[in-house]
Amino acid sequence: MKKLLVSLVAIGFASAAMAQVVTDFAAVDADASGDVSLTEAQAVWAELTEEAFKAADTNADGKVDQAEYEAYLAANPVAQ
Ligand SMILES: [Ca+2]
Ligand SMILES: [Ca+2]
Repeated sequence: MKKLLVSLVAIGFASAAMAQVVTDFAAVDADASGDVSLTEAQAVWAELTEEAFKAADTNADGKVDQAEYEAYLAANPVAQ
């Protein structure tokens, strides 16, 4: 069930990214802090849910760093 939820969330995340054509980490990290907060992510993907953000935040520190971001995109190639 959790896997299905993550997949559905990933599809939403990827299609939002395609619509915006913003997948570059530096472009999403608006304040250049080296990680993407939920606020920054939602500034790019307005419909991004907290659940989708947490799915990408694999170490659960509340931020998505570049490695987590790239891993998320790699796992969801439709976003490329
Ligand atoms: Ca940031
Ligand atoms: Ca993280």
